[in-house]
Amino acid sequence: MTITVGVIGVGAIGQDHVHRLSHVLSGARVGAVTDVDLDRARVVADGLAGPVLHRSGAELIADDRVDAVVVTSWGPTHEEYVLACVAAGKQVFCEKPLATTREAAERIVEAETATGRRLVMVGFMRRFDAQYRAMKEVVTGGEIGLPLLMHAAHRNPSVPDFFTSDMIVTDTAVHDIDVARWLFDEEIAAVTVLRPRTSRKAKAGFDDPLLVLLETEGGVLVDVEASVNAGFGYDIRGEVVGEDGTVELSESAGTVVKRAGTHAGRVPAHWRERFGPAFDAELQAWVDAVAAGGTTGPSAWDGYAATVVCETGLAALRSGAREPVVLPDRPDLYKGPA
Ligand code: NAD
Ligand code: NAI
Ligand code: ISE
Repeated sequence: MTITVGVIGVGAIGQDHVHRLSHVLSGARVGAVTDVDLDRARVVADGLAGPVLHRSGAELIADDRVDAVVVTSWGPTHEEYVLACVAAGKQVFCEKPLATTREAAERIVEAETATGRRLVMVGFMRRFDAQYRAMKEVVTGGEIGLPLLMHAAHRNPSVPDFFTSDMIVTDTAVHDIDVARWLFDEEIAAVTVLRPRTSRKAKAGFDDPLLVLLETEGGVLVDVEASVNAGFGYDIRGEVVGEDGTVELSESAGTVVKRAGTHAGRVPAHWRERFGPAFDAELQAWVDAVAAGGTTGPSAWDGYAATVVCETGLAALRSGAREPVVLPDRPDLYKGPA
């Protein structure tokens, strides 16, 4: 069975997802596209075998020829499209963040739970990355004993001008927040955000890097160095410290060159390079699940919890204090293994 997917928002990652759905993955075709920038959507549509060009996201979601929807527009627009998909009973893959405020994410969780079935998957692709999956197997398999700590770093080479210090938490560290919840299978209970001396490469008024400290309910402490002007490459690091050993992500370049007394390897240039195979795996898993009549992977609850932790992180950035995370009980729809 081939599912027909409609894509809303065909910027950087939207075009990547259109390409992988059309040329890399199996079981799906892109049958409709739209973007608030219609000219951009037209260019994307012209490069494909006859998808419908819609004038709005609402129109695309209402199109009976569209079986399921991928939302890759800007974060603040996600809520509207995800809610419309849930109301239409259509499966939706939404890039992170699920929504940009606690209230918006809550509305999505409420709408989905009211239908009694999962319709939403959130694009936390690290859960599909081979290295993170191997790390989770070691942690949950008990090989290093009880996990105590995690050290993480999320370094972007640079960011566009519209990027703000707040986005280091909400757009960048949001991935590390999801990883911590998923790896340890616990909610985050508190957040502290510390500011070291600012990089000379950060624009005026910008705090970069940030050190985000997450405490899980069970007492695992996760320190995340998040920086967006690292310059040298896209560098993602993680090490879990357990009672009996440690597990860490290895360098992601395929080879190490040793010559003339040196030891060298490549640092990925972009998230596209570091996580390409993870993006392929997450969308293939979604396509397969949709074809089988359901969904998989990170849920609306995962997106909601991440947004709440991010909001708490922003409060911590402003106050300089440790801020507790307040979450309601997890609805039954979202209970069970991650
Ligand atoms: P982008 O700016 O390149 O693309 C966004 C596109 O959405 C643009 O083409 C814009 O015109 C369109 N758009 C904006 N508002 C819209 C609306 N109301 N209706 C329809 N289209 C609209 O951004 P991007 O880098 O592709 O990021 C898009 C999303 O993907 C963001 O949510 C971002 O957080 C996420 N993202 C995730 C990852 C990841 O690693 N998982 C990486 C990059 C981006
Ligand atoms: P982008 O700016 O390149 O693309 C966004 C597109 O959405 C643009 O073409 C824009 O015109 C369009 N758009 C904006 N508002 C819209 C609306 N209301 N209706 C329809 N289209 C609209 O942004 P980018 O980098 O592609 O990011 C898009 C989303 O993907 C973001 O949520 C971002 O967080 C996420 N993302 C996730 C990544 C990941 O690692 N999982 C990596 C990069 C982005
Ligand atoms: C981007 O939107 C992503 O999601 C990337 O994974 C992240 O590394 C980057 O900081 C974000 O801007």
